[in-house]
Amino acid sequence: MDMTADPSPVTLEIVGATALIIIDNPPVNAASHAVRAGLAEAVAKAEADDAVDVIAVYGAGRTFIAGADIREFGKPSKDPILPQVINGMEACSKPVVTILHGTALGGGFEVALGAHARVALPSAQVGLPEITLGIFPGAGGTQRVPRLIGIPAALEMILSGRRIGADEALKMGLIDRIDEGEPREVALRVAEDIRAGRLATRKCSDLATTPDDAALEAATADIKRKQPNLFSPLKAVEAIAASTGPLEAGLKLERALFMQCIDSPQRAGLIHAFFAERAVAKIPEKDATPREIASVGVIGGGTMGSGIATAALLSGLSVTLAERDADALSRGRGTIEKNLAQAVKRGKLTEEKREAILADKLSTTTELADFGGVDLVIEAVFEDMEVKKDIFRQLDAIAKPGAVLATNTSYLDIDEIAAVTARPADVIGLHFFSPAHIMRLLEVVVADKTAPEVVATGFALAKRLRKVGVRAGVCDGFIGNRILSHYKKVADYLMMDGASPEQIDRAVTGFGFAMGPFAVSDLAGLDIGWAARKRQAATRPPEERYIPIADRICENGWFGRKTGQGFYLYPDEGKPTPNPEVAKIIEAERAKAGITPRDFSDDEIVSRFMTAMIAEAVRVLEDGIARRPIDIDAVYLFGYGFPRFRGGPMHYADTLGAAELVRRIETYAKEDAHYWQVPQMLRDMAVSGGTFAALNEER
Ligand code: T1G
Repeated sequence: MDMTADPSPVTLEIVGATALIIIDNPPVNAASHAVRAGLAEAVAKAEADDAVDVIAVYGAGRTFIAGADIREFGKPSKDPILPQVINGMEACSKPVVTILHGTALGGGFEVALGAHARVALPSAQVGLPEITLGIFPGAGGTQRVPRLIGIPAALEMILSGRRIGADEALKMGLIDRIDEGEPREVALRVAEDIRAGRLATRKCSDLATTPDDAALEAATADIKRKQPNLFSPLKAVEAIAASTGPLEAGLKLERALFMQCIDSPQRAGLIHAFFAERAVAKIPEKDATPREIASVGVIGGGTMGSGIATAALLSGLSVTLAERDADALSRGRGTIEKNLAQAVKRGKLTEEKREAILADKLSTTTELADFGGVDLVIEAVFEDMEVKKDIFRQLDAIAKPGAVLATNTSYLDIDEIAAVTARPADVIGLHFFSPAHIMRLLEVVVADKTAPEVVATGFALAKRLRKVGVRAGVCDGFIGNRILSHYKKVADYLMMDGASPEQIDRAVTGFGFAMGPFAVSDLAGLDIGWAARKRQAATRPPEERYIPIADRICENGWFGRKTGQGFYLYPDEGKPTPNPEVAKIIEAERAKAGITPRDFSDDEIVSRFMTAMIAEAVRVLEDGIARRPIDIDAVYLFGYGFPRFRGGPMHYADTLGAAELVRRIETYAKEDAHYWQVPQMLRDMAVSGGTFAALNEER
């Protein structure tokens, strides 16, 4: 025994005639190489032990195996691979049972499928979420699940990747029993039941899948319609289809298709997105103690304020909503009631809970003095610095010592706001994204004097609200909007120089975005951008190329969806269509500027759009507004509809490489040297061969 080796995360313990195999690989018992090797060895030993007649496998800690170790992806696989371990378990001559608790997901549930029976604790969840990682179940799931529950249910489970509670899993036939108690005691009791014939066992390999071509065809058509960009779903369907044949051949095909998915850039992008959601919580202040937040005061009952209040209420917090007068207050309360009613409709809330929230958790006032006892105040009023300063002066006098004073401003200088109070350490930016009770991104904007525990409180609040908190520094637009305001200009330049708004939107959605820049502007309201451009006019550099097309549209009172027309027409029925009036405005402005329109390919549009986004993102890194590239990825994945399978703008930038990005910017700079500038960090990376992924490791 090599005493220098790490102890195996798998223990074999013989209790009477039962072999207990315990997996202990915190935090989630991921099926690392050591777990796979240990499990295979333990099963072989138990099978060879004449004193043993039943084998029971369970996990220590908070969960059974929660999946393959996704940190191993992209590296050479090491035997035994999971399919080998599972096939060995299934072939075992003695009954093997798995006891499931926590989240038995992916390869973890596939291990359970290799057992001859599955028993779950009542709170256990099972699932095959691989599709969300750009792959699909690659350790027998596509062959064993259809044998257990049929092709239609297997397609739904594997293509949705959803988690299934124990009750539903029992009804579906994914598990054989639900039992109470600690995994160890359940394992011993279940082994006795198997021994006594009170719990039947069977191998999935002994079952046959009923063919169902109609279900397979329907799933294929559905994927082609709804997820044309994704690579792995169709491969999953192909593997599932093979489950009607011999198991060995099906497993072979599954493995081949699975490896194609593992090698696809989409797997790298989706797994990067998975880790990005978790990496952002690793902040310098992560060891500071967050302040207790039980009650929240929200100032402003407009779209943002009522959305923020809704998010807080849905997370169980008590909320006092303040507005300047009774009418505004009743409008704000009405919006909250509507938001909660939608949550009920979406199945996120019961009607009883909604009524309880409105009765017990929400209060309203027109007096800021009522905020004297709240733990956190979130100001969400009109984006005007003087208005905000006035509110923070009042809060400084009213709020209790230790209350956190947050502003939801989307671009104003938080240092300047903090400076009007005697407690700048308690002031922070909490930039929510509309609709605030649905969008998951929360930019936690740290001002110069914000105290570490106040930053930690912002992140604790993000977690409480089930949002993705990303640490940002103070500048105009913080991370997301600063980058947006830069690359939105390139869309305007493309429109001015020859591409139509609808072509640009189509190219960008073809890249994978949920919506293109002009459709987004129409949705947000063209008047918002118009006001911002007027605000910035005084400080706009003379060398900046300015496109007045959106101004002309706004001068007609066309503000997008809310007025029924903007770049598009929004009929009461049917889909939006390009606004012919806009085409005339574009033509007139091109003529005025003496521009002869030229053709742009969709690839050229995407190349300029993405290169502009990445260039400004690099400057955000250079200025320290975002700490790491992965923070920018998280902002764009969770706040701007960036295609998840591409991992975020910085992960995508690595697929292009710094040298290619520098080449593109230098080419475009020949047309506009002011807009197209190569950030020094990018130039250095092009020389050194550095990557943004490497920067994530350093910080
Ligand atoms: N591999 C490696 N690390 C993992 C991991 C995994 N599968 N799952 C979680 N972690 C890390 C995570 O990064 C974090 O690390 C810590 O564990 C706690 O996670 C062959 C190939 C299980 C529901 O997709 O859904 O099996 O940040 O913060 O909120 O077909 O983690 O502390 O350093 O999320 O309590 C399929 C992914 C894999 C499940 C727990 N399985 N994990 O949630 O904790 S592919 C999954 C989750 C596969 C087979 C294929 C969740 C969780 P750190 P956490 P949590």
